[in-house]
Amino acid sequence: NTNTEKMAPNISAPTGVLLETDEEVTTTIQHIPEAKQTDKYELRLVWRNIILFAYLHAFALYGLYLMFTSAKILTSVWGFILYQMGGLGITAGAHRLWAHRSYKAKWPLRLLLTFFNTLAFQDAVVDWARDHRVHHKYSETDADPHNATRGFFFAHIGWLLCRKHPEVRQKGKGIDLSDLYQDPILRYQKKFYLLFMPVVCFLIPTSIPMYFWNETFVNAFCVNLFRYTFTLNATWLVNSAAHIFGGKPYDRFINPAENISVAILAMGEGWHNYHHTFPWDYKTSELGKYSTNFTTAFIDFMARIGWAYELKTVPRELIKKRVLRTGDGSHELWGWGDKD
Ligand code: ST9
Ligand code: ZN
Ligand code: ZN
Repeated sequence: NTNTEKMAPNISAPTGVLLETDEEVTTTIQHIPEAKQTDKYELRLVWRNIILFAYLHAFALYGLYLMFTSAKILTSVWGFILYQMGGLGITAGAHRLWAHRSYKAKWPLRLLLTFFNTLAFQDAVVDWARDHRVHHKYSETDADPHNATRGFFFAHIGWLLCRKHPEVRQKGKGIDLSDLYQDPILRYQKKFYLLFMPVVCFLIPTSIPMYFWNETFVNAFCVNLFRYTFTLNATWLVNSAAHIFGGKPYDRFINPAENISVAILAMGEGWHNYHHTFPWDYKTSELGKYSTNFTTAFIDFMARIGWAYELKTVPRELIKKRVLRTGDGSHELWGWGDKD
């Protein structure tokens, strides 16, 4: 429970204490005064990433320009389909299925989602889920890989341009990932990532327009880079914008907020105040309306054909209690908007 952790008394404990096993100690260490932590932390830029991301964004912008000038319509449509497929690999796959275990999936769906996930190239699922579990457990502290209290830029892309804060590694050691390593599909994805990723994320997406509708290499390649970069930014917006801008109907004591623009771009992942309050809900939102939550529509469809099962949600009564106890008063369902 984030609130209790945040409000825990600031008992000073020696930094050398063994952290991994003892929940209580971990919580206490987390509240060592800010200055003491930053003292030992020296920001180390990773120039390889800075240069690669700069080139990637330049090529992506050129791809966007080509979409409006020389690329065929079909190539742009294909780019959109790839964005949806790769997006599902992150939202329905890495996030809701694997990081949070909010539903279960039979192997054909796990295989499909692993393929989609590799198309999105956000690193292996097991590593993505490790960072994400740390993010939820130590949200907005130095142990949070994309700690949004360090500003929009850091939470968005800055965290991928420098070495991680030592606290991320330290606290991350206590995160259990055995459930993910039990799945051979995920083990293989990680083992052969450097082989699968270039083929699935770049080679196949570029070859299909060239082969089937005679697109030029430059158009096919750059439009795909735009698609990839767009999906990355949509994902990063959840860490930046949705941790800064929006209402807090479920818990006003945390930073994650309800952000409809991010929800649309990120296929249902912008309802972030709800998600951080009830992270086990497969809808990552209270209502999961399909119009702003395509991922929920996808999981519901998979449940209909029997590939997804044991979908977890939160009982209405529990949500209501929480809204009344910690919400900011903006929740409409119980006439809260009219209060005062
Ligand atoms: C990308 C990821 O973009 C984006 C993730 C966003 C997450 C969003 C979540 C929001 C909610 C969901 C919404 C979805 C919406 C989707 C919408 C779609 C339309 N615990 O990492 P290293 C240890 S990726 C424990 O190298 P450095 C560990 O021992 C883009 N331990 O740290 C590790 O070794 P190993 C493409 C940890 O050296 C070792 O440290 N990819 C943890 O500080 C080294 O790990 C890239 O561009 C932990 N959490 O480097 C690559 N973390 O792994 C970018 C680390 O062997 N990354 N350890 O076990 C990098 O280059 C580096 O990670 C770095 C940090 C330079 C950033
Ligand atoms: Zn978050
Ligand atoms: Zn999450």
